[in-house]
Amino acid sequence: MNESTVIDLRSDTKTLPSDLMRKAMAEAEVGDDVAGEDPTVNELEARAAEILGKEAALFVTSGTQGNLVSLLAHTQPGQKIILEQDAHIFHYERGGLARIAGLLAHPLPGHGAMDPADVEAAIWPQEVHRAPTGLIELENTHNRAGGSCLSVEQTEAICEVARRHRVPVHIDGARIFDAAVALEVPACQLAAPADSVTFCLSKSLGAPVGSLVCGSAEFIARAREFRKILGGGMRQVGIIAAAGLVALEHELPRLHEDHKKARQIAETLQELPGVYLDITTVQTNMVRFELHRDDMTAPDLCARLADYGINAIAQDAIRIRFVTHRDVSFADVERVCSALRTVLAPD
Ligand code: TLP
Repeated sequence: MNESTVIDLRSDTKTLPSDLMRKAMAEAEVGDDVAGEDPTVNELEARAAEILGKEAALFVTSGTQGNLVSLLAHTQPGQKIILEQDAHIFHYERGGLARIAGLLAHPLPGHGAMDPADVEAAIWPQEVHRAPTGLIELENTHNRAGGSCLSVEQTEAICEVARRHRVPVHIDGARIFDAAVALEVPACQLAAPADSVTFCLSKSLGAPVGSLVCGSAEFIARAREFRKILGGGMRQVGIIAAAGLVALEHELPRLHEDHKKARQIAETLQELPGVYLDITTVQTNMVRFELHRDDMTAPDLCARLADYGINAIAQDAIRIRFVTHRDVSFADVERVCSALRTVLAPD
């Protein structure tokens, strides 16, 4: 086994820029983006808006910043945001929704998808004691639910409730293109029912930096003001937007390969003793599973995999997430499967 190269399954954020990206970055035409003068950023924003079927888009530093400017642009402090209890915004964005946007989080059960009836019940009637609902937030694909997808129908069902109550909907679509590929629908159909969507260039699309927020021209103008407040007004940032344009052109068509790699790992894991894995959640580039064994915890398994040049992290004593991406080849997947068999079923 060749262990000279490390296989990093910790996240698709670990990809290194491709040669094409580096070349585009070196050659990018740039200008002051705060003044709207960077042609490469302008091209990326126009392309993002077009792909997601929205009027306008805004280049931001990260998924977290994209979500936060969206919350700020949609809501007023003291309002309520309805979201699924495992939402990334709720778990992993440092409480920015409360600290900076001043929102009250109302998390609903769902493990990936909320029930539209629960959402409707959570939109409290307007009266003196109750915080008004300012926003409903969806996540597609859903990180803590193993990269599972929300269908057009599921998205539409929630947005229909939202429309009736005049509440806007934001999609954290960090990996929305993975959902589009897995569901075999254009990403714009997944985004259409919602008012805004964030997607990331630096996750499965393999670019080094950046995310896009897409929505109406009016919404994006507001989001741009909040980006400035948050210190996200960058200057000759076409340097990194150039890598984003390459990502949209060259990485989108290969996302299905990452899904196949995740599937292969999941199918191997399923056969191994002590592994609990709901294969129905393995729809895109993630594999989330639990390890229930007396002889090994999840951190122990990760430590053993490190001996085989495989980098993985446990979420807690029993839970692990593997993420496949451009820098994990099909040959690497073979190496991962073989190491898993050796460690978990040595005979
Ligand atoms: N997810 C990361 C982190 O949790 C470390 C990962 O490795 O999966 N929305 C979703 C659904 C995400 O998965 C992430 C990042 C974000 C937003 C935030 O994006 P960044 O890291 O660019 O701020």
